[in-house]
Amino acid sequence: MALLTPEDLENINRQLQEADSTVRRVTGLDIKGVCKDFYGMTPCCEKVGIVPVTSGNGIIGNFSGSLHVITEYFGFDSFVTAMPDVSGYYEAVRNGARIILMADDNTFLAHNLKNGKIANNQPCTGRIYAEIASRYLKADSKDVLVVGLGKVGFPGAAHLVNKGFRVYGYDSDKALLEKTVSDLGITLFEPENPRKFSIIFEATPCADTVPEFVISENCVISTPGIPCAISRELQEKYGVELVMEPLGIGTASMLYSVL
Ligand code: NAD
Ligand code: 2YG
Ligand code: MG
Repeated sequence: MALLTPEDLENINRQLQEADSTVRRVTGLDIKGVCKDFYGMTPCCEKVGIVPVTSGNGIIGNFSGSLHVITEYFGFDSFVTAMPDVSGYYEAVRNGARIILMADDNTFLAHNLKNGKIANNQPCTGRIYAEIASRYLKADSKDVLVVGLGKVGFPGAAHLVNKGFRVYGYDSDKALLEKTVSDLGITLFEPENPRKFSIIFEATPCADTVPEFVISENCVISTPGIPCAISRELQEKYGVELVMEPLGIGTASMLYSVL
C-alpha cells in the first residue's frame, strides 16, 4: 500500500480550506455540511485522542499533527498523546478521550469508546468522495465514471449504485474489474468505446489515470487517490472541479460515522 509522506501533509489547514471551497462550489455545502447530511450527526466537542503508532514503517512526520489540525477544524476537541502505541492508548483513555484515532501501515481507525462504533478509513473515504461527486449541482446526467475499484473505490462505487447512479467502472486489473462489474451490477467502461462524463470518482495510487477523452468541460473529479488523477494542464484546459485532499475529508467521514 502507498503510504502518505510528510510532504503530502504540508499545510494541511490550507489544503483543507481549498478543498472546502471546491466542495462548496460543487455541492452548495461545505465538507461539514455534506457529512452532517450524509451521517445525520453533528459533533458536540467529543474529545478525540490521537495515538502515534510506531509499528511497520513507523511514525509518519506530520501525520498525528495533521490529524490534530483536522479534528479541530471539524469541531472536535483533540489531543496527540506524548507516548506512542499501547502506552499512548492508555494515556488517551486516562485523559478522557471518547474517540481514538490511530493508524498502522494497513489500518487507520476511529473508535468511539462510548457507543462502540468503529470506522475504517478506506470505506469511509470512498463513500464521502463518492457522495461529494454525486452531489454535483451542474451534473448533466446520473452517469458516473469510477476509476479504481480497490479498498477505497469499491465502497464508493457501491454507494453510487445505492444512490441510483449509472456507474461505469474501470480498473487496470481485468479480473478484479470483471468481478466487481458482476458483483455490483455496474457497466464495464471500455476505453475502446470512449465517452465523456460530468462526474468522475477516482481512487488509484497512480498519476494521470483519467484520460482526456472522458473529461467533459467543467466536470467534477472527486479523487482521494494520490498522486493526482489528471495533469494540471488538463485540469485548466477543461475547467475541471478537482476535489482532492490527502487526509482530512476521509478523516471527517470516519469521525462523523462513529458519532
Ligand atoms: P487499492 O490498492 O486497494 O486499490 C487501487 C486500485 O486501483 C486497484 O484495484 C488497482 O488495480 C487500481 N489501479 C491502479 N492503477 C490504475 C490505473 N492506471 N487505472 C485504473 N485502475 C488502476 O488502494 P486503495 O486502498 O483503494 O487506495 C487508493 C488510493 O487512495 C491510494 O492512493 C491511497 O493512498 C489513497 N487514499 C487516500 C485517502 C485520502 O484521504 N485522500 C484515504 C485513503 C486512501
Ligand atoms: O502513527 C503514525 O504516524 C503512522 N503509524 C501512520 C501510518 C499511516 C499509514 N497509512 C497511510 O499512509 C494511508 N495510506 C492511509 C491514511 C489515509 C489518508 N490517505
Ligand atoms: Mg481525505
